[in-house]
Amino acid sequence: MAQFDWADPFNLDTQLSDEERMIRDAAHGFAQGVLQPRVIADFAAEADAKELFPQMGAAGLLGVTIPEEFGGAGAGYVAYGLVAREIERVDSGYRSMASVQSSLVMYPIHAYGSDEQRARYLPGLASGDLIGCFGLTEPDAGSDPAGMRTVARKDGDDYVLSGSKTWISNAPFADVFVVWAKSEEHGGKIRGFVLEKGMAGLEAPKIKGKLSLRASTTGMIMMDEVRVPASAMLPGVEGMKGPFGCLNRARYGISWGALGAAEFCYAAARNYGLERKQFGRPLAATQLFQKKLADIVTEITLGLQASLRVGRLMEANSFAPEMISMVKRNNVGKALDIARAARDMHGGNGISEEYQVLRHALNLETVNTYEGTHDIHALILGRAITGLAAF
Ligand code: TGC
Ligand code: FAD
Repeated sequence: MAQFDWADPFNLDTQLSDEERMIRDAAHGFAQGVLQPRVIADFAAEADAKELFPQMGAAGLLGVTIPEEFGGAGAGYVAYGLVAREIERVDSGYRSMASVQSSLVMYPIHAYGSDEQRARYLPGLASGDLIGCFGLTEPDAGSDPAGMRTVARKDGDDYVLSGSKTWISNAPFADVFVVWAKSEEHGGKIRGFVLEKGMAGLEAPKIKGKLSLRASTTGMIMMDEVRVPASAMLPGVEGMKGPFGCLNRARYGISWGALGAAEFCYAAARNYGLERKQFGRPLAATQLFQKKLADIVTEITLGLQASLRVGRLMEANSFAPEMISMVKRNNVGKALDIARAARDMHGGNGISEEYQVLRHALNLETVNTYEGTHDIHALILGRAITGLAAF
């Protein structure tokens, strides 16, 4: 009979390959050695932590699923999920920086880009010398991105882009902008374009004053007649399936990442309950405290198994997007509940930055909203269950 491991009840570890464990351990070492010592200060200062990109690149954490010939790690989706989990164990904002770079910038350039675009951008994005962002959301088009107003007009051999994107992770310091626009030449169908910092008419102001995800920099993308050569368009995809194909990868990574944040909160609450005494005994010796820990670890354990299953199906290329909606929605929603419970279990100390559980809860409010809100993923599942779209 096996011994119950409070930190890994279903022995996830034994379901991973040697390579996956190695990548996981490297990500853990980086996250704990480089990210953990600075996160409280970065969050407090709403820091622009762009120097982390080359450090993440050197640690092999950018473009985990991108082939090695382009600078990626050439590993599978489970390895990618494990990296997201280790980074988000420290902070959802740092995971955001990495997952935008990998899933929303490197993936579309690799999957839909020309040979020239792949060669021009992927190695620099993998090393972190280039920073990328992904512009889909607009002030009037969030959950319904097909309602976007950004347009690309053909003018001679060029395209001219006009419009604005908002809530864009990494935008204020990005070098490479993957932007989605309605192309007049293609009958208003959505096309992807790769813009570069410094182009005339392109601005990316920072959004300040966030109370969530403060260690990640967020901004707008303002495009005022930005002229790009035809070679800036991603040739390999047309329509909303372009951005959604990227979102599948990022949402899947988030399903692992959010559980990393939840695991931090679980371990913190357990430790706190073992040390903190009230009424002459440790809090962890009370029935209510134990029930909360039992509920928390059950949700984490089931969620990890679900993400592992979806990752294996993605590696076999036999996944449906609704599977990803299920794990993104469930795991983030559970992680948010867990972080709030852990905050409560720390009593007054739970609101202090030192104990970190409230920072995770605040971050997870964003994670529950971006990449498709909790309710939008319910509606995606509802449509698949009934055949009726209720958006
Ligand atoms: P719909 O009619 O359902 O589909 C239009 C076309 O797209 C295809 N498609 C997909 N393809 C691949 N994967 C998916 N998941 C897909 N979902 C849809 C579909 O087959 C169709 O293709 P075709 O060839 O027939 O044209 O589209 P809709 O406009 O009705 O969509 C509705 C809905 C709710 C599903 C969609 O709009 C949605 O998912 N909304 C949520 C928006 C969202 O997730 N935004 C994310 C912005 S990026 C972000 O938040 C980054 S944060 C990153 C960080 O910091 O970590
Ligand atoms: P809305 O769509 O206005 O939704 C508001 C509320 O209404 C939600 O509760 C929603 O569930 C609900 N709702 C909407 N439609 C329906 C419906 N039909 N039925 C029932 N309820 C509905 N976007 C990018 O493109 N790139 C990025 O890098 C990026 N990074 C982000 C970083 C941060 C910190 C944040 C906060 C957001 C980021 N986003 C990014 C944007 C994010 O994807 C959107 O905020 C998200 O898709 C929701 O859109 P919205 O904010 O416009 O909310």
